[in-house]
Amino acid sequence: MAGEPQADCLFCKIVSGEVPATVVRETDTTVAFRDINPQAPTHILVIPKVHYPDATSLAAAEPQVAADVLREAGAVAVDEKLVETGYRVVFNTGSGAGQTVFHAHAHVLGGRGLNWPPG
Ligand code: DGP
Repeated sequence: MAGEPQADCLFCKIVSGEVPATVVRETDTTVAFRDINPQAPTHILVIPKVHYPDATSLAAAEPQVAADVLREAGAVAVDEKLVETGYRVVFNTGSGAGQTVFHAHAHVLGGRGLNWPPG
């Protein structure tokens, strides 16, 4: 069923606690944890507890949870003191755009200058 945990999904295993992660925030619908391969001094992933392969399919099926992910990305930025200097919220979507884990997630990146356009 849509949104149900997938046995072969790494981020579903982080939601269930089967795979450990450095969790920085958790709500009824989301978990935020430090990226294992940080691309900036602050690099945190915000994921929905429900399983959808990417952010846009999450938003189409469960828009309130997609809004929760975005709100939590903003809360992470406040917690990590990124608001004044600026930060980036990224949803890689599709392997051609660099997505490697097919469970929706927002990258929250900050703590250094961020170039535009991204690579
Ligand atoms: P993406 O390439 O957009 O699908 O981002 C996936 C991110 O997930 C990538 O930046 C690395 C991170 N990642 C992969 N495996 C793990 C893990 O086991 N633990 C944590 N904390 N992050 C992971």
